[in-house]
Amino acid sequence: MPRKCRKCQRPAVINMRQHKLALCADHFQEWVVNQTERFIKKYRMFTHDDRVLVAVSGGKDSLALWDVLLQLGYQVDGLYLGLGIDGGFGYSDESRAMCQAFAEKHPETTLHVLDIPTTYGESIPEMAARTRRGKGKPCSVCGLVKRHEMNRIAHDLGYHVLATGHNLDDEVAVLFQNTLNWQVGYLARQAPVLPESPGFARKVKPFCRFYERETATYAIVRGIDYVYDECPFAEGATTIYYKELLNRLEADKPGAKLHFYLAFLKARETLFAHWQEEHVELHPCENCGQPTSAPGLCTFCRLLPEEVRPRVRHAQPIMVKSML
Ligand code: Q46
Ligand code: ZN
Ligand code: ZN
Repeated sequence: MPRKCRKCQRPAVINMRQHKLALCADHFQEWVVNQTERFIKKYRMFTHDDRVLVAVSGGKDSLALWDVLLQLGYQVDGLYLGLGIDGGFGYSDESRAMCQAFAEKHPETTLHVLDIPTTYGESIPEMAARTRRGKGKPCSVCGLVKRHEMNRIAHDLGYHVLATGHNLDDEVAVLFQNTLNWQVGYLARQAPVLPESPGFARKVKPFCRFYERETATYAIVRGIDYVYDECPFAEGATTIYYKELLNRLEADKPGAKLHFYLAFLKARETLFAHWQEEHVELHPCENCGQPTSAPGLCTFCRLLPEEVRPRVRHAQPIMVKSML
């Protein structure tokens, strides 16, 4: 028997066993928007006075997040970083096209695009191969570049808050990994909000309590076009293995992931109430000015060939504004 929406009795598009809640397309959209607003307020992520920059990858989570924040009337724009990853199907080109298509449908928002190969002369896989960082996988170089550039651009363009589309499945997989290894420093910092500090924007994850199937259903019912394929380098990542394990647990015990995450956030308040970050002296990078603990240059600037380094100071993203 297909389920019916709890609110209007029309056919449901989703049944959320952990909430014992089935909803039709209209009521589900409304529920996602209201819940997001609730999480933003509960975790004090930002207010209507803050300028928010959403890091968009062209995938369902980040585009759905951008869409929800626009519906809620926040001052929000998107940032897309072109990584130059092809994977045999033009992954980066397709991702960028999805972000641009979204921006073109929403005249009230702006998409900022920075293409890494055009700006710094090399794609992420090329940088990784040249520097031999990350044992054949470009992910560690990619993470470093994304963190640096997102923070730099947010700062240069006057955004106070950087939002990412991490969902519950992402958060729980990382939490599981950090717990298995008892990485206490990472656990202390794993939260829906990472407060700003001098030189670093506040980082928020408004979708951290939504299951992946919920964000996917939201994107589909809202008619958002997104890239279905993951980055080709994501394959074989440890977090994907943990996601599979956790899916088995969830199938046997609906709500187990959400419980694990929420119980952690609660325990975290006591466990880390007196947590002191190891004090590291930060100083401005000699090239780009961002705070760094490394002597002289930050890790990002050190990654770049010497002749390319001055570009960091002037690299501005291009703006894609709707022509509607
Ligand atoms: S880190 Fe690695 Fe991701 Fe970069 S290279 Fe692809 S899988 S995109 S989140
Ligand atoms: Zn309904
Ligand atoms: Zn630097």
